Amino acid sequence: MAGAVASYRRFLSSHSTQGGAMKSVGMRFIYVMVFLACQVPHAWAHAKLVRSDPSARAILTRAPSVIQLWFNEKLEPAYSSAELRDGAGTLVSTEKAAIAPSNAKQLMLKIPSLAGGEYVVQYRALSVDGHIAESSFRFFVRARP
Ligand SMILES: [Cu+2]
Repeated sequence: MAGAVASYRRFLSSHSTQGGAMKSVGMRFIYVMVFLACQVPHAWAHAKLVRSDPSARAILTRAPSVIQLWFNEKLEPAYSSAELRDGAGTLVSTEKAAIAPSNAKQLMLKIPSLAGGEYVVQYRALSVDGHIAESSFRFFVRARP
């Protein structure tokens, strides 16, 4: 009888501590998630250009025929664009930038053949989760001798 009560108590206490531990882990998880949900959007708030070809400040001996931009997030085709201007700010690109068929994070801009000089790639990309990356970078094409 006393043994049965003791084991029942053990059962109860082991169960309640286990339940309590699980509950607090669960609550801690929720607190962490809420904390992250409040903190992280600021760190993640921007889609980012990961790399490009040509890369920023590249000095090229052969002019590219396409500008390629890789972002950290999948892009919204309708709201992602890029254009190429020369050093004086005149629009050089004649086509619209398009998402690469094989990569939703890649934007491609076909460009006409370039003379030597400085060029500026301007881009504005909207990721599918609503973040915007907007910036520009320069590259240079060496004039052919
Ligand atoms: Cu995002």
